[in-house]
Amino acid sequence: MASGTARYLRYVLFTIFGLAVVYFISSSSSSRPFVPADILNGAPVKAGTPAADTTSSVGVTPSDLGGLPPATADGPRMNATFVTLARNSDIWEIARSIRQVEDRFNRKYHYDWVFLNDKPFDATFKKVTASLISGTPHYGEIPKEHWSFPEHIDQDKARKVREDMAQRKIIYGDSVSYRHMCRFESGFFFRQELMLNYEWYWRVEPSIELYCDIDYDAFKFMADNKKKYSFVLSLYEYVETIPTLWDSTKKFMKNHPEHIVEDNSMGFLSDDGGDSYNHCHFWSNFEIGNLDWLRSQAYTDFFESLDQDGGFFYERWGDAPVHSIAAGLLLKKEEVHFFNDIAYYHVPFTHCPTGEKTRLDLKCHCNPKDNFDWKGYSCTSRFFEINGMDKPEGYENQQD
Ligand SMILES: Nc1nc2c(ncn2[C@@H]2O[C@H](COP(=O)(O)OP(=O)(O)O)[C@@H](O)[C@H]2O)c(=O)[nH]1
Ligand SMILES: *[C@@H]1O[C@H](CO)[C@@H](O)[C@H](O)[C@H]1NC(C)=O
Ligand SMILES: [Mg+2]
Repeated sequence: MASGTARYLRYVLFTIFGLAVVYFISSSSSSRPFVPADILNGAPVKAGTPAADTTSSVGVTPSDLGGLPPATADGPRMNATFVTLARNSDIWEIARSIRQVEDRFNRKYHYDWVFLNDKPFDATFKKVTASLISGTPHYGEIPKEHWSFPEHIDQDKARKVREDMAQRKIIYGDSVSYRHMCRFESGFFFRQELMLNYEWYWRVEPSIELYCDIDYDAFKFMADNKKKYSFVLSLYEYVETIPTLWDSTKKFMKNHPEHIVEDNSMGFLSDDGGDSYNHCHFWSNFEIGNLDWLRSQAYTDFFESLDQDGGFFYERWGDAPVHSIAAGLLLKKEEVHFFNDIAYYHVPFTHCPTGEKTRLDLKCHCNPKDNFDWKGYSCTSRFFEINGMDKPEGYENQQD
């Protein structure tokens, strides 16, 4: 009798265990994103249709998701993607960034990731990145006209500028590719074929660090709070790289008063009501922003006007001051957001959240002493002041 009960119990437990195993396997395989085996094995990805000549995708496209199913139990998936401009040689540096973005945020949300390059991505780049990303990766090659000198640029004049900047040891001053990169990030990344599929982007560069958990959907936060652009670090631009950027901006303001928003952030950019630029800018290697804004008539007119003036090549205008001036003048000030709770590093600056409770709640591993926000070379105090925001508790202890 006793041994009969034990056998019966063993049978029941065995069945429950078996069912649990089957359930576990089926549920974990359906939540894993689809990645074709040939990508993981390193076979080159071929473009599917003639229209997609310069781009290739792995797995499903956003539209295949059939009207954006929930990313989490508590909200709809946003029409959003990560975006990274990179060279094949950046693979291990970008792998490090992706790992951190996944661990701290995206493993819960599975957003797509668009990679852009002026050359074709190689098999190693694709298989390593695809293996790390929990959403769907896409790989695009940038059309020549978005990564070259426009017709109106005087090549001799541009070359002399580079030689002069090399002598003056201005960072990236002699680089042609860096200038193409800055112009591309200023005027073209959001117009790439793959990016047209999305409304929101989150820019990620190689070798960044994320030091805290991000426990909510930052894209949804942007939409729900009517934000269009965001930052974690701000600072003063190196004047030598943008001597006439503000003159060009003033010319644009004069030609297009209709694009200058009434309640803008001019106070962040200028200390004299717009006469001169104080060189404050949001650091654009981190950005979460709205692509439809960058594709708007206002932003397009701004970029076209700057591009005509030639400063991407006759000086060395960075995409950070360009995006920042646009956000400062074309958006209402409440449309720009500072993410105190996204802890971030890009050489050589750290944003570590002010406030011990925040750091502990979010499992942060950054040293609060490294926080750049309240130091003399940061413009973040100014952002708080023009928006009438109270600085987070504890900022006074981080000013030097
Ligand atoms: N495809 C491609 N990407 C580039 C090139 N130069 C820079 N990048 C990317 O552009 C971004 C900014 O470049 P980075 O070297 O990090 O500049 P820094 O952060 O200003 O020092 C990074 O995502 C780089 O991977 C280039 O020539 N080709
Ligand atoms: C996502 O946004 C893009 C750009 O605004 C739009 O064209 C596309 O229809 C949107 N997709 C979905 C599924 O809402
Ligand atoms: Mg960088």
